[in-house]
Amino acid sequence: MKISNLHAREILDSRGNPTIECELTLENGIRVLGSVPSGASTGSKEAHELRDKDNSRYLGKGVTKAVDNVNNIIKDHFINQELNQQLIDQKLIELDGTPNKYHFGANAILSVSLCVLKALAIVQNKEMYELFPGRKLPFPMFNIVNGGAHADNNIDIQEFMIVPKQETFKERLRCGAEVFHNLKSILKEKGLATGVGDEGGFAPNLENNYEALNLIMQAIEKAGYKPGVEVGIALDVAASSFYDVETKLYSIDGRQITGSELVNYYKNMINNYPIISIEDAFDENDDENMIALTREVGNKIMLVGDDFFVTNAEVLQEGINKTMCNSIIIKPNQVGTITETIQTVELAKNNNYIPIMSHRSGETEDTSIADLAVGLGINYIKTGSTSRGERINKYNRLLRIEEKILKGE
Ligand code: 2PG
Ligand code: MG
Repeated sequence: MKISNLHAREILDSRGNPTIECELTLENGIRVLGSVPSGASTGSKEAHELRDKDNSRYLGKGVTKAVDNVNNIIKDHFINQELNQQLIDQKLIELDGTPNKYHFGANAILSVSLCVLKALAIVQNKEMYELFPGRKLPFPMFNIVNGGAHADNNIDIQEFMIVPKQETFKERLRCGAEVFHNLKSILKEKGLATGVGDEGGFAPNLENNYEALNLIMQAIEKAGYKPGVEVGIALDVAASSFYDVETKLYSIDGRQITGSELVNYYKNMINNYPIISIEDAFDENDDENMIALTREVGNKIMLVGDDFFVTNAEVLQEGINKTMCNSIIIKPNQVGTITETIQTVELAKNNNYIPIMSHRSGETEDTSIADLAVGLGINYIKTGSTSRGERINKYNRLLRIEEKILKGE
């Protein structure tokens, strides 16, 4: 089956900022859409997100240059091209010709790469996840308290997540929603704000990070679940956001502390709360302390690299060589093509690093990451809280996939 047209356009993401959507038409007239999310706390080594920087539109955040790159350049190279993920991704990388997809923009490139994946599923009359061998549903990490760059409150840690451990995805989703609602009623009782942040978690002002953990523990219990046994806690610290490169100090809970003091801060938290995972525990260039934490607690919990590894196989390989972290966040738009995303997942698995599929804080209605998590056999997915449509659509997609798999369809 051949591609007969590619057409990109500027749409809005969940924060009301422009992002790119591509529409691919096949020779039989079938069309698919692929849209690209966008981060707020981005790693410096991420593939380049091309924005117009024209302050007269969308506060400089327009993506018309990326759109034009698809419509005026990329398109011409792919009309009448046979659908083939690896070949098309390879050609996109070559045509771009820069190491970090600076020329076309990783957003332009991924919009095309994602359309190819969707078209392949349709042509083979398969669900997208069925293009790959995995059939297990991931454990969701529900981000129920938002701080850092994702909310206008005073919490330093960016994401406080709960990880239900029930047998089926359906039960895990129910548990997540019940804890979310109980947390809301606890916040209300205490006169704390119940508005939500970018990823659908609550974003109240709190005393410190411990207060967030205590409220979450109460919510888990109030919902009738046993913390640690039935529900674990995961954190995305996104520590680059409160690190001072000059002084080499971290500002956390109103104090300025060194990297080794932060190691102890985490050890204390892990000893007192059922924490199963910590992401970006240090600034993305603070290898020394990340390696130290891995040495100390890497056999107990997941230590996840997001800004550290940016879904890039080469960067991950360097981390593996240094025995830094033991898990990796997988975000297709950090690297720019589906093929490279899959390569990074494979590299992680071959080295016993646990991959975690992830949304971005600026999302679209696209649910491909749900299918990719199942198909690529990824055991965890974080795609926000149990509120906001652009988060829920991924969880609802997983419900449908589970039903299909359980029915043996
Ligand atoms: C993260 C992500 C997603 P952003 O840091 O893991 O939760 O945030 O998309 O803003 O980088
Ligand atoms: Mg992160």
